[in-house]
Amino acid sequence: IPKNLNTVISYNKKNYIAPNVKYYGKAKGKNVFIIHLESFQQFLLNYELNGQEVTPFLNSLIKDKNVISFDNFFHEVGGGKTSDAETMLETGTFGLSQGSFFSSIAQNNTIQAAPAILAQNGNYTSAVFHGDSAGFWNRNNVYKNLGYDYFFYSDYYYQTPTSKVGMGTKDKLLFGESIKYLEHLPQPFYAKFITVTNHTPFTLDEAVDNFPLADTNDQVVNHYFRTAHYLDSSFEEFFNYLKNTGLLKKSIIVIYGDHFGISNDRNKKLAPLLNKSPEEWTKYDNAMLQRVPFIIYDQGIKGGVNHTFGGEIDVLPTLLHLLGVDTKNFVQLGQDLLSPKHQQVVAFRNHNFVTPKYTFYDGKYYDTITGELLEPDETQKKELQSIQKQVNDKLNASDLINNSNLLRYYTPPEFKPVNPKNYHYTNQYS
Ligand code: GP9
Ligand code: MN
Repeated sequence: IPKNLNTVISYNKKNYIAPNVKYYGKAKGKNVFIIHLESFQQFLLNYELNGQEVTPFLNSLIKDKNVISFDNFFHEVGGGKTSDAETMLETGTFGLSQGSFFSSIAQNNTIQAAPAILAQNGNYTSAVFHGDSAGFWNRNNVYKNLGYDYFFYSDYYYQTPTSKVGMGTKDKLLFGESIKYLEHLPQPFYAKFITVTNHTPFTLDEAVDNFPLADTNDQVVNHYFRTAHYLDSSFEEFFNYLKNTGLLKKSIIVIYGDHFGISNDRNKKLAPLLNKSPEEWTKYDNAMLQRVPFIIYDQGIKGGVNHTFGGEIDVLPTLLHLLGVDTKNFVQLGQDLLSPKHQQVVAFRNHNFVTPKYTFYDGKYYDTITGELLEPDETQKKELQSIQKQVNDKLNASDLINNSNLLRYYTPPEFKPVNPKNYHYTNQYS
């Protein structure tokens, strides 16, 4: 056994927390829908632009009695953006410190990912629905390695002069036209929808969605609200389909924002819309804006707002535990967000962090509650050092796994390695 693998295994043992018995297995055997909300930040929820709700559907959904919504959930992507969000969701490891895991080494690594785990522990069929071309982020190769049975990409959707905007098929068309494929999937299935219309520069015709543009001197900020509104109503249409067909009660739905839509260098332009003055805007405010939605819908669970501080790395163990899959022997670096033992240390890919007490962002320490700049005293320094060590250990374990392809030396008893050669995503068998 390589020494690095021992480091990883012992980190994993230490990091593992037992699931919450109140939730464990509550969604066992159900279909899983993953709704990947492109570039969607938490502040959009319940936000009104000139008195008009941007996301009326999601706003009502998070009040549903069967919905758990998290309000201290952060994205943790690095340079791989969408593909980093997918890496964390599917593998329980982070993206790389530089570039994209998907675009570089993922296709040659041994990976123990959600689609394969669920195929082998629940007989799930898996599929991704996405309106961009198959090769973006090297998905066509990496998905085979994750064990995805089907990948429906742009070629599977009608191409008309108006069917695409920005990077791919419009979200309403994506959801609508996916139904004919979805209805052929054997249940239970694990189905991921990666939306794309709410993507920078967020341009969308008024004829498609007439939500008003904001009125700042930054066009990207101005357009963000319309595409977010469009995404909200796209998902609403799909949700209604699930409700009307009865699929909803047989399914658990996991919804998350993949990362920011407004980058930190534009946040001062956004500030007035959040009732903040651009002059007083700080790095702390940038850190807080890395919150994204994390929402779970399941008719078998009792809903509410959960204030646990967590991030994308935590989604996989949370979901697997809801599905009644024991994660103890899997190497996954997150922690179940529904477990009271969750440590609430959010690790950003660049080793910055947020905890309920402290925020470390862009070289500065802040009090997470008040937002005040901290000059840590000796006791606080010790505490901050120990948090930093937790963050470093987590990211280090991830990098050891992915950069050295360590999982080829470790197979959990519940798992058989995936052979990517068994998967084909076009009728040409390419
Ligand atoms: C492209 C889409 C966007 O297919 O998923 O990726 P991003 O630019 O957000 O990383
Ligand atoms: Mn993205």
